[in-house]
Amino acid sequence: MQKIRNIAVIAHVDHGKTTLVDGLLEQSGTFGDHEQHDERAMDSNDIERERGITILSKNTAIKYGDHKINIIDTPGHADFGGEVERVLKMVDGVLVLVDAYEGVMPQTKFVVKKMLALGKKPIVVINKIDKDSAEPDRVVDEMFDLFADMGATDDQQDFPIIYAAARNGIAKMDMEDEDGDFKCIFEAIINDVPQPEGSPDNDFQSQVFTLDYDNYVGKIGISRIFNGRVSKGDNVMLAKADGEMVKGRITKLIGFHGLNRMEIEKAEAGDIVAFAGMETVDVGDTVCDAANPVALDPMHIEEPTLTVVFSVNDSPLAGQEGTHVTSNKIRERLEAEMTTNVAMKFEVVGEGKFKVSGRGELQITVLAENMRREGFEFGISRPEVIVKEIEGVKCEPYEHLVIDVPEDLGGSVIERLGKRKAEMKSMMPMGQGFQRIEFEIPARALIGFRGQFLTDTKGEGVMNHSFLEFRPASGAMESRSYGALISTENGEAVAYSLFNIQNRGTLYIKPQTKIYEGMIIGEHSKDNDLSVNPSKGKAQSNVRSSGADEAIKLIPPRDMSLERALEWIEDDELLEVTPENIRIRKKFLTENERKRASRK
Ligand SMILES: Nc1nc2c(ncn2[C@@H]2O[C@H](COP(=O)(O)OP(=O)(O)OP(=O)(O)O)[C@@H](O)[C@H]2O)c(=O)[nH]1
Ligand SMILES: [Mg+2]
Repeated sequence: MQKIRNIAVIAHVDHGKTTLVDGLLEQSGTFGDHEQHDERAMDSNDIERERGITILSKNTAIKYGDHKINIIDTPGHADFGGEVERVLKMVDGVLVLVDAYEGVMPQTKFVVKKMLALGKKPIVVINKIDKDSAEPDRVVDEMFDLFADMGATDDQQDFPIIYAAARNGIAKMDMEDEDGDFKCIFEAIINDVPQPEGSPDNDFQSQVFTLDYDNYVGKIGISRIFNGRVSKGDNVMLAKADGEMVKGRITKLIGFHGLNRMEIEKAEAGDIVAFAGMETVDVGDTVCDAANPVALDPMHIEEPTLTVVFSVNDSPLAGQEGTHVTSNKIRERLEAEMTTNVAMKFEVVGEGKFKVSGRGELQITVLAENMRREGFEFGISRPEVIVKEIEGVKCEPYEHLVIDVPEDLGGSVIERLGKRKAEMKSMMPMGQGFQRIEFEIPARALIGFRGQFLTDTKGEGVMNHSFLEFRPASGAMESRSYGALISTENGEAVAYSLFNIQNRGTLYIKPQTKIYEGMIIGEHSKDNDLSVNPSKGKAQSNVRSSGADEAIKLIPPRDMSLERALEWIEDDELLEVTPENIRIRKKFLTENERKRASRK
């Protein structure tokens, strides 16, 4: 039997997982001598590269001596936490990374808890020891405390610790040691992670943990083989989560090595491979022996916590910038998304309206961003948390929130969060004049909080949160503290009028931006909405005097990214998303309609 180790790399966002995988690929000699590759090579899709974060977990394989090591890189952002849980079932050991300064963060807790509960063997990597602010000893203590709090077994608590600067390819077993290379990481993987259980001589059994799509071969299920052998062309049975059995045939068997995928003829227990040829394959399905199909335990798929409504764009500018604008097109696209993205769901909720649910705003934004790049135009409503009934009690999602703020600002942030029903759990000094404060807070209260928090901390604060649990609903919540500046006109914005409007609040648009009645062009500095005319030229001057124009000094508009705009809007507002623009608007465009609606 082949010698195999299966590991996942898990951590809080940005603690260096993908960078560490680069180093493992590099130092195992998996990259060919002349193979060109980018930094964070596993972050292969456009949005991952632009944002510098991992969105989808991805697997690779390396050779180390006579061992094959399958490595699954996972996303650290809380919105993609469901991926991590699924991946953990597929591996026998994990590398848990933790930043040598930031220490234990919300998503560190989340992934460690899941990993321990599944009985995996951890290797702790204290990463970024090259940072000036690094405090590896403190972070090691934090990890011991965390493992103890989360109920680690004695064996799990006795984890090896490796100190690393992944970006520099450096690792060592003791801070006092000379800097070494990743040899100690490879050795720990070989020595501390068990050989996969299961036998090639049993009947074939494998489970799909990720889906992929290829234009030529169709749907691909990436799976771990738990028992038996499989060959290209085999007839198999697909055991679905609901107990249904579906016959299938493996038309292609795909293996992994470094950044490459290749067709292979056969594979056996312990390995991670991909199957093509089964259009009905889903995450969690057991692909097994056709004559003796035995399903593996079903996979727990995280429930969505947040919903938005995608709708056909009905603004006065609809259809001018996108190529896919109809309800049918949007529906088809959402259907296609849901076939590979198990963490999201959608349902039709009205004429041209689709309720899309996911784990958080980033997950929803990534879908919207992909769609606009593909030429779609659509509206998105304000995110709402999913309320669910547990034993007759209405419950809503709660989050674990950690903020790092300059000490003198702690008080004001605590006060702000108090109004949002946050409960403070702990506070500790972090050095360099910062303090770390932890809270438990309804997820609802975090919608729209980030912008406020950045303003309150002059951009110096850092906030991180991840899903905690559903708890009894906490009642009414304070809403946005500022109103909107709403255009009364259709046309184009004019510098002269923007100049006059800008002291009423913060503008989101610049001169020549196309506007329409009911479009929101900025934030009012007071709590009520204000209707304004952004297209009014200077009274008498059809003839422009250049002297007068020069006198107009406009403050640069606030750049409203998709996330920021999504966080900002209220129930009676919408985002209009097109390939070229993100506009904010009132659902009802005329003042009369809005008045009528508010009276209802
Ligand atoms: N100083 C320092 N920076 C590092 C080190 N390792 C990674 N980084 C940087 O940390 C940032 C995040 O690295 P990634 O590898 O993308 O982190 P990640 O854990 O994969 O992030 P997600 O997948 O989004 O959760 C990048 O800017 C890296 O260059 C290190 O050892 N030292
Ligand atoms: Mg990553």
